[in-house]
Amino acid sequence: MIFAYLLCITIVILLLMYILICKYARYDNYLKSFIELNNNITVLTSDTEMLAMNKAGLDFFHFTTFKALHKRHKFLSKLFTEIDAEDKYVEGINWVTKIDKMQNIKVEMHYHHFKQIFYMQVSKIRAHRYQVSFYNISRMIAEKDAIAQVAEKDDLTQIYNRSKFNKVLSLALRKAEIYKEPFTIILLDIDHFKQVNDQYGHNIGDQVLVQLALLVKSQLRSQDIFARWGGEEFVILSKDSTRNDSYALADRLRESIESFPFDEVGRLTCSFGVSQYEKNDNATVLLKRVDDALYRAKNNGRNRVSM
Ligand code: GH3
Ligand code: MG
Ligand code: MG
Repeated sequence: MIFAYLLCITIVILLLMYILICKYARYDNYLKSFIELNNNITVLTSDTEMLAMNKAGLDFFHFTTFKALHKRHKFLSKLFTEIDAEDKYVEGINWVTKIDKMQNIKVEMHYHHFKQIFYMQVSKIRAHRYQVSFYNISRMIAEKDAIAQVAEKDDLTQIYNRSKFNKVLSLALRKAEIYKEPFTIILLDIDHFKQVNDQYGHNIGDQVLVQLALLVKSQLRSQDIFARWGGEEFVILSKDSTRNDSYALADRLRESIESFPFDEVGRLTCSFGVSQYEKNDNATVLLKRVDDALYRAKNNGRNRVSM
């Protein structure tokens, strides 16, 4: 009697479990069809493994079926890498359980050489079921970068403009103060440039500025920041260099300009001011010192470097 009773209870429990499993399986199927409605790459995942990926995702990763993708990649966290993150939240295979900390995380996904940037959004659907969507922001970022690049260039010479230089300078000042990283500033001004304009016209004058910018730039290191300070004045911020290094650099530039045959105009010279960052300098003080040095170079006869 007791045995029959226990058997009944076991059968009922098994039946209930079966119903529950069927229900969850049906619910999973429902969720799988639900993610297909999304045009963005969307994944259904448990705490650990991926359960489904929509067509947009399969297309991106070049798989025709989810089964084929799942065979190669079980865990979604292996398919992307976080960018710009201060703390790496997205680590380990059960990263989705930390979703409250991770809205709109910027991630990078690539398959073969096709790399794109996405905002990742995770929503918990029920216990152990999460929908993860990826919004492609690569184009937006590329456009933003292109606009930023245009905004920091000088229209004529295509080197950095004064506004970009000022930003670099304030960063260099902060680094010099905190990390004791030395840097120097070189200011150069074309000698008697007014005469070039008067004699050959403003367009030729512009052409000289472009050629001069190219000539100087070709002799700088990649870490040197070269900008048009305004008019026919240019400025160089030379990182990790002492004032003797920069004096030598300025003198090399001076010699190369002096011997360069500028189109139409022929020979030209420039005067240079050089100054190194000193403790407690701010931008105004440092620039004043380098401007004074340039002024001395002009007063002492031009075509020279003053420190
Ligand atoms: P010095 O520096 O040796 O004292 O003489 P300078 O003749 O170069 O003196 P100044 O700095 O007074 O004159 C600079 C001239 O540069 C004045 C202006 O006509 C010219 N200039 C400034 N910006 C541009 C530009 O964008 N294009 C052209 N073509 N000329 C410019
Ligand atoms: Mg000038
Ligand atoms: Mg000048």
